[in-house]
Amino acid sequence: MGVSLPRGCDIFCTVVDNFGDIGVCWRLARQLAHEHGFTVRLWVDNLHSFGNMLPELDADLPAQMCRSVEIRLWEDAMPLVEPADLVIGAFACKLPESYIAAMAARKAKPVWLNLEYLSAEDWVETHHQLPSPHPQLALTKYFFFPGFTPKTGGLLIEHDLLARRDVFQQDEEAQSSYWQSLNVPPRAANELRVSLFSYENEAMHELLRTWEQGAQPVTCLLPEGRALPQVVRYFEQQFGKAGDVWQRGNLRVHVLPFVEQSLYDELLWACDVNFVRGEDSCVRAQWAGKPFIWQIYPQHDGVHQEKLAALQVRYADGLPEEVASAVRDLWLAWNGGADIAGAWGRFDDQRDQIDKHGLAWAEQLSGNNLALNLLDFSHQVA
Ligand code: TRH
Repeated sequence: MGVSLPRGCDIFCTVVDNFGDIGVCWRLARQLAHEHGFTVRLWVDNLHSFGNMLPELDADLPAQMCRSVEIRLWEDAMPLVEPADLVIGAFACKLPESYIAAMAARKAKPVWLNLEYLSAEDWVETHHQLPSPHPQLALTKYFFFPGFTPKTGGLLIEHDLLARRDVFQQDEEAQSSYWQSLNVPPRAANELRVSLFSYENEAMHELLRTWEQGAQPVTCLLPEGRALPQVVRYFEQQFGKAGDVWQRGNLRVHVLPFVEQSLYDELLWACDVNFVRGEDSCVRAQWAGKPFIWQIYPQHDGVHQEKLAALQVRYADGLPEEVASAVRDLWLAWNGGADIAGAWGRFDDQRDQIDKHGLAWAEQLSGNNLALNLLDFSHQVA
């Protein structure tokens, strides 16, 4: 007997910090709506950081349609609505009791998933898809873990992403117009282009000095945000804003506006090396196929170091030792370790190999599509 496809989806997102939570939810919402024909309602408890990646969003409107997704402000007093067939709570956010009661009251119970944070650690495989029955109601929530192996939920990837990346990376004219649109001059011979999306970082000053004093010209593209004040201080400025350009020695920094989410990929595709952070930009850098350096979101208990090591080990698996250790050393130095100058030099020496590896790594991961896995699993448990 065929199971009918669920066609409505409610995604709930609480914005903890930064852009990652809403970044992931917005990406998933669009993919379910655009690629799988779902009617998606995205419930968000704070529309302000969302507005940075979706310029047409009106943060004062409690309900609006944007790009075929209904965006709803999730307030304490949530209106009574009919729950969707597929309900996704992102990152362990707590659904309203009234909504849970309405789910339980439905004749055909919704599929209820908790979308978890991304980790490359081994334990993810054994926790992925675990059920959590509701203590009182006839409802079961399932944990859905993104990840890097076939036994996990995979990664968010749009169906045509790698094809679009390849077209862009092979099209010099498209890249030139991209740089022009940002008011960044065309590439000079022998120049290295680096995007730098990071939190505050103790190694920032030394990294900038390494580039300034290095033999190769470095153009650093810096999206506005948390790293900007440190770079402003490095260049002995009073403040910085999108459009500012500072140059010293062999380093030139262009401050970029925070662009809408779908345009951030082009920056990653166009640069030679990408510094990324958190969760979603780290995944996008992997799809870009270019060498990348990950600054993990720091947690007070230090558990993030294990998470960092887990991805580094998986990513570098199979690489010759000198290449793997170049990646490891730079990731560690950028996450609280020492000697970023030396680590950068060793990484740069291995860049050709890391570059080739990046494309193969993206290819290898791309078959494990989170949205497809999530829908398959929803059918199984419906
Ligand atoms: O903003 P983040 O630091 O988010 C973090 C992490 O997700 C972390 O895991 C989570 O626990 C914490 O928030 C609360 O980094 P992340 O995940 O890379 O999210 C950034 C988003 O911003 C991503 O979707 C890409 C997007 N982006 C743009 O849309 N435009 C831009 O110009 C840039 C630089 C990023």
